[in-house]
Parts: sequence; structure tokens; C-alpha cells
Amino acid sequence: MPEILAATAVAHPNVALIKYWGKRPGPGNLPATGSLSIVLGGLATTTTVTFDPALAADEVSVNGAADADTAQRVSACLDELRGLAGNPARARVDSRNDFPTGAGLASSASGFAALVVAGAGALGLRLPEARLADLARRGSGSAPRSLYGGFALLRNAGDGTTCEPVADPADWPLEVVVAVTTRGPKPVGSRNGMAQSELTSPYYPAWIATHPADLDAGLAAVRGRDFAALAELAEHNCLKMHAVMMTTRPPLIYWSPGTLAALQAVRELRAGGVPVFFTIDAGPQVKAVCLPGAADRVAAALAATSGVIDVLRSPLGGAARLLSPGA
Ligand code: 2P0
Repeated sequence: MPEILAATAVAHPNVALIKYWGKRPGPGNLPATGSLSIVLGGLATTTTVTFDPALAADEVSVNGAADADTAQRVSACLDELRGLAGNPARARVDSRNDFPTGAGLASSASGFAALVVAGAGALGLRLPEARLADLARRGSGSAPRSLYGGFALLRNAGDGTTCEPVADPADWPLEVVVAVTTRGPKPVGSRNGMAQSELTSPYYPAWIATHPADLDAGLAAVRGRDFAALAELAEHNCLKMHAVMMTTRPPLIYWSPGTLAALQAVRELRAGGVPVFFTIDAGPQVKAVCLPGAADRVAAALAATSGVIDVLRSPLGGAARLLSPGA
């Protein structure tokens, strides 16, 4: 009787404080820049991978459905795991997010982090962290950061990347308030968007040239628990990325009117002495990052902001983890 192997893993989405936008040439989905992130422990992706020799092809479902591009990227990731385990069985993948998919809350990051942890767990592979991170990155350039808890640093190293934890949630227990301004999938996915930015934005070379200094300064601010420095730098790095997006042809305008209103609300709060800063990814949601104790005021102010349809709150979270190994 052929063996059915299954495992379930949980991973949290992450938000980059110093962003990744653009690829290096060549295979392996290598980012052009490093990135520095926090994981959101209050939001989660749960993925079950079941290798079943009776299947003729992989079956991939994300919140009950999956597009062809995602299914192909998942199968490519599973092919690597199958090769390492010497097991050709196809798999059923059931991945569920408890937050909006495809709207700038980095579901692909937590999705691919959970996928590699569950897939390796099901196959009984004991892979080094660096190998798991490499597999996750091939699926999504932001995914290695969701393997770790708290603050994670992804850096270019030689012809690959390294990813490492920088601080635990308990070391600096920041909180994040997400202002949801629009629901539904984004009009242009990150992968196509960044390729178009590289080809057409006159600001792309400046983004790449100034990024290493931002990453070093961001790392120093986290290590020094310097919230004011991190606030200024993260907002600058975010707006620089959006300047590249907006000057791409055709333009990538991920913001809704509520995005700008929430951004201004965060700036007013900080000007009034509340320790909070904003960051925005390839979608319309605004993530307000707060020092402990400030989140109540920030959530109340954002909930009362025009164009904000929902407010989610999250502490920082832990690493991706296996829930149930074995069949
Ligand atoms: C980030 N983003 O650093 C940046 C900020 C979006 C804006 O990483 O092509 O879904 O799968 O490697 O990881 C989103 O890009 O792109 C992303 P792929 P991914 O969080």
C-alpha cells in the first residue's frame, strides 16, 4: 500500500520596514535588494501538504481556489522537496489565510514559508534553516522572512541570499495596526510590477543605489531600539519604493484615497507625540507600527479616518512551525 504523507504548518505574514522591490538577473528569484521585516503574530496562514501516490498531479488550493501562476510556483517548490526526499508522489496543498489575500498583506510570504515547512515535515526531511529559506525564496522573495519570528534580515550574499533573525518579539514588542482601505486582489502582482519598474522607472537605479545604506541604518535602529530613527527611515524607504512604483510605465498606483488619509493620520499622530510610523506595501492597506502602549490610540484614530473600512491589530509573532507531522 503506497504511503500517504501529510503535515500541517503555520506561518505569519511579514511586513518589511526596509523593502524589497526588484530582482537580480538570473534564475532562483533573487532579490535586487535586501530587506528587514517584522512578522505579524495576529495573522496566520495554515497549510496542509499531503503527498499521495494516487494523485496524477499536484492539487493546490489557497482559501479554496488558486490561480495557475501560484499553482505552478507551488509545484516548483514541491519538485525541489520531492527531489531531496527521493519521493515522486504528487501532493494536495490546502492553504488558508485568516486575513485578506492578495491585498498587500504579504500572503505569498506566509504561504511559501508554511509550504516549505509543511512539505519538508511531511516528507521527513530535516533541512538546515538556510536550505528552507532558499526554497521559500524561490517561491516568493519575501517568504524567507516569515520563517523567523520577530525581526528578520534578508541580505544578498554572493550569488544567493542569507536570512537571519535580528531580534525576538520580546526584545522589542512593537505592535502593528493595519488600516484596511480596500478589499480584493491588487491589479498588478508584485512579480510583474517589479519587472516593469526595473524596465521603465527612471528612479529604479536610484532606489537600488541608495538601498544598502537604508538597510544598514534600519538594522542599526532595530539593534539600538531607536524608534525615532526607525520611524523616519522606514517611512522614507516606503515612499521611495512607491515613487518607483508610481513612475513605472504604465504606473503602479497601489493606493486608494483611504491609503493617503491613513498615512496623514499616522503623521499627525506622530507630530502629536504618539510613537507610530506607517509603511505601505504593494496594496492599499496602511500598516501603522507602534511602540507598546500606543496601539489603542492609533487604532481609534485610524478607525475614525475616512476611507478606512476595517482595522486589524497584531503583536509581533513567532517563527513558522510544524503543527502535525506524519500521516
Ligand atoms: C516587501 N514586497 O519587501 C515588498 C514591499 C511588496 C512591496 O516582497 O516576486 O510577493 O514572489 O518574490 O515576495 C512582495 O513581493 O514577490 C514584496 P516575488 P513578493 O515586502
